Amino acid sequence: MTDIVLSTLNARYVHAALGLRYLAANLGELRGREKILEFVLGARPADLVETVLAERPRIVGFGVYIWNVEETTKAVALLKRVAPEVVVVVGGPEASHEVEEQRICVLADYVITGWGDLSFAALCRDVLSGRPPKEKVIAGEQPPLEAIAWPYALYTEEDIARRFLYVEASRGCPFKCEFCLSALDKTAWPFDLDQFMAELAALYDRGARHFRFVDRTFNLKVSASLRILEFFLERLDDRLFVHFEVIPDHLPDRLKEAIARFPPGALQFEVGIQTWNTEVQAAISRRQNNATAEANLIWLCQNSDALVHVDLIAGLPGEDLASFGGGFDRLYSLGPHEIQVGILKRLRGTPIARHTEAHVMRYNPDPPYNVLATECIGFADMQRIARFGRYWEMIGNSGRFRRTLALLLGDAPFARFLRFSDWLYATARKTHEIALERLYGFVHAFLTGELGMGEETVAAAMEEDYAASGARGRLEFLDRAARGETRSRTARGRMRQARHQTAKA
Ligand code: B12
Ligand code: SF4
Repeated sequence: MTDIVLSTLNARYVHAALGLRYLAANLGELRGREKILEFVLGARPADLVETVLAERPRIVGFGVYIWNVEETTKAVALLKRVAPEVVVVVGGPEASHEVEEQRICVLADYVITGWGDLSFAALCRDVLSGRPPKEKVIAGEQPPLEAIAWPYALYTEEDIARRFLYVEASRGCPFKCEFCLSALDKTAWPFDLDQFMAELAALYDRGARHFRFVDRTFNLKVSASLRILEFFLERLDDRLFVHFEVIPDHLPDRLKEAIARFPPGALQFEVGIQTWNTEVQAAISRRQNNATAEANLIWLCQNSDALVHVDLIAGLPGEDLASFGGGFDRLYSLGPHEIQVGILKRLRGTPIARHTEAHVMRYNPDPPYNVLATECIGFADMQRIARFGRYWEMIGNSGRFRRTLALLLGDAPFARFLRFSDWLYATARKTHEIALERLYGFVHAFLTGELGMGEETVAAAMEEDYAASGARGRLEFLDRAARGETRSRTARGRMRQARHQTAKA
């Protein structure tokens, strides 16, 4: 009998929802009367509701996040129309703040804000025993972590074989970066490390090899970080992959020594730099020692085989295009494997809202609430940076343009890539779904046409990159060169051809 359905829309299939597994694991005597039904963004709300109602549940709980709030709202609206007797409970970070302003919260029967581990179970007990609470909005209880049952046994064999397994050794963050929801946490709370290690071991023994730690700052308590790294070092194999979010200015030697022992492909670090601008850091209450962060990033890139992914945020209060560009160049020079150029979002509940008036921050009213313009960066420039970020994913982060990138960026990475990005958008008029071969064609056309680089230098770099990328298609500009046509073409002609290719897409 399924009395309770726990559901959410994940960003992609590979992301398993850890939050729902906590809620299920903590149902106490109701365990076994629940079912987790996960969907992927893009699912049709009516199909989702049909699948959920097929279980004939009395309670449906939805995990609501910034990426799924629009679709989940539609699903809840449909569900309440066709089955008004079913009690709908919403929770998760998106439903936890500015509750009164959200349609999904109006439509739902109950909203649990904050931690749901124990509060969802308590609400289910009350509802199923015929004593539903009167108040609609319930502040989730934040129990001591020892009181929370572990969720990891709820990862299925399919999850273990095919999905990222999210795990957490601690909750909360002691820092206060104003753009981040974790700024609302008072501190970080560690789970019992011995028990956590036992849970990890059980997952590993079941075949799990892809672990993603959701800890806001993995390297906060070095002794715990070390123990976790040692755990994985003792169990290294070809399939192991572990992802951690780290703060950049805290990498003591003991930690470095352990990190350096991991082979290529096993470790990934997500490092938040966000901005190097110290005035902006101060404005958003971000504490970061830039010099130490810089030295640590260089160390990671040069002395470890970890994949280093670094986040930057454009559109922070007080940061203009020149400052952001300078920050990008500074970061690029340190050699990280990936740079994520994100646009500031005004997440519900985050303190960044206090800058809205003073810095003339104009946010998208709809998710993901990205900033559209600030006093320092106008709308058109913000759009340019957003495209820059998207194209950078395809070219800078993909690893498919290693040699070509050096030609493209020269000695002014941000300025040159922004110019390329503007040109590419003007030529292709799209930022998504550009086939790899066509992208190579565009880059070739830009380098030879716009920058006037020599055909042979460009073709040699691109041919090598294309072969290394593992793709097995055909590059039109190489075919043309083989036919001896290329040199007779003018740059203008090549650009026309690139445009023509796009038009055919
Ligand atoms: C994994 C993750 C992702 C995954 C997606 C995961 C998925 N399932 O699809 C990826 C990497 C794709 C992702 C992307 C983004 N993410 Co993200 N992500 C996370 C992360 C690191 C872990 C989530 C998690 O499992 N936490 C652990 C569990 C236990 O916590 P929880 O999910 O919050 O669940 C608890 C409560 O919320 C509640 N709860 C949850 N579900 C339910 C359901 C009911 C019924 C109830 C009552 C309660 C309840 O109870 C749970 C237990 O206490 C969090 C940060 C964090 N550490 O939590 C950010 C976080 C969720 N992400 C965030 C953001 C902003 C983003 C991005 C917009 C970032 C960006 N690129 O700019 C993108 C958007 C993606 C998109 N496509 O648009 C914000 C969410 C803000 C919001 N309002 O939703 C967070 C909180 C980070 C932060 N500190 O600001 N993310
Ligand atoms: S950005 Fe990172 S360090 Fe800052 S509050 Fe959020 S989780 Fe903590």
